[in-house]
Amino acid sequence: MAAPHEPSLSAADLGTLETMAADLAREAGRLIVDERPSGLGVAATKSSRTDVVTVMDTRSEDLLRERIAARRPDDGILGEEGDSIEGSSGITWVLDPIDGTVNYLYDIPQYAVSVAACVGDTSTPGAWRPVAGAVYHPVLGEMFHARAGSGAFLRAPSGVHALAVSNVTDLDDALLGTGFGYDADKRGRQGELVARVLPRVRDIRRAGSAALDLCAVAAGRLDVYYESGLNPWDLAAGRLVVEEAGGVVVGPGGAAPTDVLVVAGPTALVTRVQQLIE
Ligand code: LIP
Repeated sequence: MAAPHEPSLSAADLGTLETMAADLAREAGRLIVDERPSGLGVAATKSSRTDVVTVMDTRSEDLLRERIAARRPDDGILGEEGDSIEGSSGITWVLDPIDGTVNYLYDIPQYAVSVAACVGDTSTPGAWRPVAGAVYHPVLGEMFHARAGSGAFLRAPSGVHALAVSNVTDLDDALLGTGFGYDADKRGRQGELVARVLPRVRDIRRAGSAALDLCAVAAGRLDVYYESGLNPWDLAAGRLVVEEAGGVVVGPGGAAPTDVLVVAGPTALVTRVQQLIE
């Protein structure tokens, strides 16, 4: 995919993209809750037998793609479950129709729809960035959203809350989130790393959705988070929510986050976690 031109986006343009991301995430979120079939099963597997797809992952992504094609036909799309579409507008929508699919399959209420409008080349690690996005937790009715330069917010049944990352600086006090991949050998290596990290932090949480883990960092529900093996759709919107909540989201050597590594949180803690795991 040729590097799309970078569009000049006004504050109003960014606001429109943010509102659209939230609208789409909410509509798909309602669909996956209201129409979850009883006895939901595995429709297909991808990179391994545990990397599953359900019929609702596909239905959610189809809905998102339909809405984007109708409202912004010149935009590109990079979605977890379908083919990439190259656009001419310079905006690419990065979609995770159900982040936390294994939780969704087991009916564990910790999954989300993640929708982000991005600029740059989303097919090249480190060559793109989100400018507006939303992560919707449909069971809790929590909408995490942000646009570049305007802060991050949680719209919840309890009201609207401005988000700010934790001010914890000491690793010993840090509640850390992480996750594991779908490849058994990789999980073995990730397990060895967790064994090294665990004695150095307050405790570890494995909640099963990178998008919600990143939003938990933005809300101070986690102090710091790291994971390797993530795809652009797992982190696109959540990354912006953390950055707009005053945190940083980095990859190997402190460069842009990629599938090799993502570390997110307040700068001081991120640096200490990087030193520990790299
Ligand atoms: C999941 C991520 C999670 C990771 C899982 C999986 P999915 O995404 O959100 O952080 O640990 O292995 O990649 O597959 O549910 O979209």
